[in-house]
Amino acid sequence: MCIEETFIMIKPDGIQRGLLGKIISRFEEKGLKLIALKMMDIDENLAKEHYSEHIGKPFYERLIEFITSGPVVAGVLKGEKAINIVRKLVGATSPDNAEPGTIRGDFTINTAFNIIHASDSSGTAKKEIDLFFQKNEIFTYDLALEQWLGSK
Ligand code: 3AN
Repeated sequence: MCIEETFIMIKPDGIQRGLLGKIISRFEEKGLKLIALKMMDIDENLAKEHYSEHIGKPFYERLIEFITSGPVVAGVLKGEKAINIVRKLVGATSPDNAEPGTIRGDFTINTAFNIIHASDSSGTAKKEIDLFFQKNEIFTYDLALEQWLGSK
Protein backbone atom coordinates (compact mmCIF):
# COMPACT_ATOMS: atom_id res chain seq x y z
CA MET A 1 0.00 0.00 0.00
CA CYS A 2 1.23 3.48 -0.86
CA ILE A 3 0.18 5.63 2.11
CA GLU A 4 0.88 9.29 1.37
CA GLU A 5 0.49 12.63 3.10
CA THR A 6 -0.50 15.67 1.09
CA PHE A 7 -0.92 19.37 1.72
CA ILE A 8 -4.09 21.37 1.09
CA MET A 9 -4.87 25.03 1.59
CA ILE A 10 -8.31 26.62 1.40
CA LYS A 11 -7.52 30.05 -0.01
CA PRO A 12 -8.97 33.37 1.25
CA ASP A 13 -11.86 33.23 -1.26
CA GLY A 14 -12.88 29.74 -0.05
CA ILE A 15 -13.03 30.98 3.55
CA GLN A 16 -14.82 34.21 2.61
CA ARG A 17 -17.46 32.33 0.61
CA GLY A 18 -18.23 30.02 3.54
CA LEU A 19 -17.08 26.90 1.67
CA LEU A 20 -14.59 25.55 4.22
CA GLY A 21 -16.92 22.91 5.67
CA LYS A 22 -18.10 21.71 2.27
CA ILE A 23 -14.54 21.41 0.96
CA ILE A 24 -13.22 19.53 4.00
CA SER A 25 -16.30 17.25 3.87
CA ARG A 26 -15.39 16.08 0.38
CA PHE A 27 -12.04 14.78 1.61
CA GLU A 28 -13.57 13.22 4.73
CA GLU A 29 -16.32 11.55 2.74
CA LYS A 30 -13.77 10.10 0.32
CA GLY A 31 -12.09 8.38 3.27
CA LEU A 32 -8.96 10.50 3.60
CA LYS A 33 -7.71 11.08 7.11
CA LEU A 34 -7.27 14.69 8.26
CA ILE A 35 -4.08 14.79 10.33
CA ALA A 36 -3.51 18.57 10.56
CA LEU A 37 -5.68 21.68 10.17
CA LYS A 38 -5.16 25.34 11.04
CA MET A 39 -6.36 28.83 10.12
CA MET A 40 -3.50 31.25 9.54
CA ASP A 41 -2.38 34.40 7.77
CA ILE A 42 0.27 33.94 5.10
CA ASP A 43 2.96 36.62 5.15
CA GLU A 44 4.73 37.77 2.01
CA ASN A 45 7.84 35.63 2.62
CA LEU A 46 5.82 32.44 3.03
CA ALA A 47 3.69 33.31 -0.02
CA LYS A 48 6.78 33.85 -2.16
CA GLU A 49 8.36 30.62 -0.97
CA HIS A 50 5.16 28.65 -1.58
CA TYR A 51 4.63 30.05 -5.08
CA SER A 52 8.32 30.31 -6.08
CA GLU A 53 7.74 28.22 -9.24
CA HIS A 54 5.46 30.98 -10.56
CA ILE A 55 7.92 33.90 -10.26
CA GLY A 56 7.82 35.94 -13.46
CA LYS A 57 4.44 34.69 -14.66
CA PRO A 58 1.87 37.36 -15.57
CA PHE A 59 -0.40 36.44 -12.65
CA TYR A 60 2.40 36.16 -10.03
CA GLU A 61 2.11 39.59 -8.34
CA ARG A 62 -1.66 39.33 -8.08
CA LEU A 63 -1.38 35.77 -6.76
CA ILE A 64 0.91 36.91 -3.92
CA GLU A 65 -1.36 39.84 -3.17
CA PHE A 66 -4.42 37.63 -3.09
CA ILE A 67 -3.01 34.79 -0.97
CA THR A 68 -1.81 37.29 1.67
CA SER A 69 -5.09 39.24 1.65
CA GLY A 70 -6.92 37.22 4.32
CA PRO A 71 -6.69 34.06 6.39
CA VAL A 72 -6.34 30.64 4.79
CA VAL A 73 -6.91 27.18 6.24
CA ALA A 74 -3.98 24.81 5.78
CA GLY A 75 -4.29 21.07 6.24
CA VAL A 76 -2.64 17.71 5.77
CA LEU A 77 -4.53 14.68 4.45
CA LYS A 78 -3.31 11.12 4.66
CA GLY A 79 -4.35 7.98 2.85
CA GLU A 80 -3.57 5.47 0.14
CA LYS A 81 -2.46 7.40 -2.98
CA ALA A 82 -3.63 10.58 -1.24
CA ILE A 83 -1.69 13.01 -3.47
CA ASN A 84 -3.33 11.94 -6.71
CA ILE A 85 -6.75 11.38 -5.15
CA VAL A 86 -6.80 14.86 -3.62
CA ARG A 87 -5.75 16.47 -6.93
CA LYS A 88 -8.59 14.61 -8.66
CA LEU A 89 -11.13 15.75 -6.05
CA VAL A 90 -9.86 19.33 -6.40
CA GLY A 91 -10.09 19.38 -10.21
CA ALA A 92 -8.23 21.27 -12.93
CA THR A 93 -6.66 24.69 -12.28
CA SER A 94 -8.89 26.48 -14.75
CA PRO A 95 -12.60 26.35 -13.85
CA ASP A 96 -13.64 25.82 -17.47
CA ASN A 97 -11.56 22.62 -17.51
CA ALA A 98 -12.52 21.48 -14.01
CA GLU A 99 -15.09 18.70 -14.29
CA PRO A 100 -18.45 19.02 -12.53
CA GLY A 101 -18.25 16.98 -9.34
CA THR A 102 -14.78 18.30 -8.51
CA ILE A 103 -14.36 21.09 -5.95
CA ARG A 104 -13.22 23.63 -8.52
CA GLY A 105 -15.71 22.34 -11.09
CA ASP A 106 -18.59 22.87 -8.68
CA PHE A 107 -17.58 26.05 -6.86
CA THR A 108 -15.29 28.20 -9.04
CA ILE A 109 -15.59 30.34 -12.14
CA ASN A 110 -12.24 32.17 -12.27
CA THR A 111 -8.69 30.73 -12.35
CA ALA A 112 -7.25 33.39 -10.03
CA PHE A 113 -9.92 32.65 -7.43
CA ASN A 114 -9.98 28.86 -7.49
CA ILE A 115 -10.51 28.46 -3.70
CA ILE A 116 -8.06 25.64 -2.95
CA HIS A 117 -4.47 24.56 -3.40
CA ALA A 118 -3.32 20.93 -3.28
CA SER A 119 0.18 19.46 -3.68
CA ASP A 120 0.85 18.04 -7.15
CA SER A 121 3.63 15.51 -6.38
CA SER A 122 5.34 13.75 -3.47
CA GLY A 123 8.18 16.28 -3.67
CA THR A 124 5.93 19.31 -3.37
CA ALA A 125 3.78 17.60 -0.72
CA LYS A 126 6.81 17.15 1.54
CA LYS A 127 8.10 20.66 0.86
CA GLU A 128 4.70 22.26 1.50
CA ILE A 129 3.92 20.27 4.65
CA ASP A 130 7.33 21.26 6.08
CA LEU A 131 6.80 24.88 5.05
CA PHE A 132 3.43 25.26 6.73
CA PHE A 133 3.50 22.88 9.71
CA GLN A 134 5.66 22.19 12.72
CA LYS A 135 6.04 18.50 13.58
CA ASN A 136 3.86 18.89 16.70
CA GLU A 137 0.97 20.25 14.60
CA ILE A 138 0.62 16.95 12.73
CA PHE A 139 -1.36 14.25 14.51
CA THR A 140 -1.23 10.48 14.57
CA TYR A 141 -4.35 8.49 15.35
CA ASP A 142 -5.87 5.22 14.24
CA LEU A 143 -9.35 4.65 12.93
CA ALA A 144 -11.19 1.87 14.71
CA LEU A 145 -11.05 0.01 11.38
CA GLU A 146 -7.27 0.38 11.19
CA GLN A 147 -6.89 -0.82 14.78
CA TRP A 148 -9.03 -3.82 13.97
CA LEU A 149 -7.08 -4.59 10.78
CA GLY A 150 -3.79 -4.16 12.65
CA SER A 151 -4.82 -6.69 15.27
CA LYS A 152 -5.49 -9.39 12.65
P1 3AN B 1 -2.75 24.40 -9.25
O1 3AN B 1 -3.18 25.25 -8.07
O2 3AN B 1 -3.91 23.74 -9.94
O3 3AN B 1 -1.62 23.45 -8.92
P2 3AN B 1 -0.80 26.14 -10.52
O4 3AN B 1 0.24 25.64 -9.57
O5 3AN B 1 -0.47 26.13 -11.98
O6 3AN B 1 -2.19 25.42 -10.34
O7 3AN B 1 -1.11 27.64 -10.15
C1 3AN B 1 -1.08 28.08 -8.82
C2 3AN B 1 -2.14 29.13 -8.63
O8 3AN B 1 -1.85 30.24 -9.45
C3 3AN B 1 -3.54 28.68 -9.05
N1 3AN B 1 -4.22 27.92 -8.04
C4 3AN B 1 -4.19 29.99 -9.36
O9 3AN B 1 -4.65 30.63 -8.17
C5 3AN B 1 -3.05 30.82 -9.92
N2 3AN B 1 -3.04 30.76 -11.38
C6 3AN B 1 -2.55 29.79 -12.17
N3 3AN B 1 -2.72 30.07 -13.47
C7 3AN B 1 -3.33 31.27 -13.50
C8 3AN B 1 -3.79 32.13 -14.54
N4 3AN B 1 -3.64 31.82 -15.83
N5 3AN B 1 -4.38 33.31 -14.21
C9 3AN B 1 -4.53 33.66 -12.92
N6 3AN B 1 -4.12 32.90 -11.87
C10 3AN B 1 -3.54 31.72 -12.16
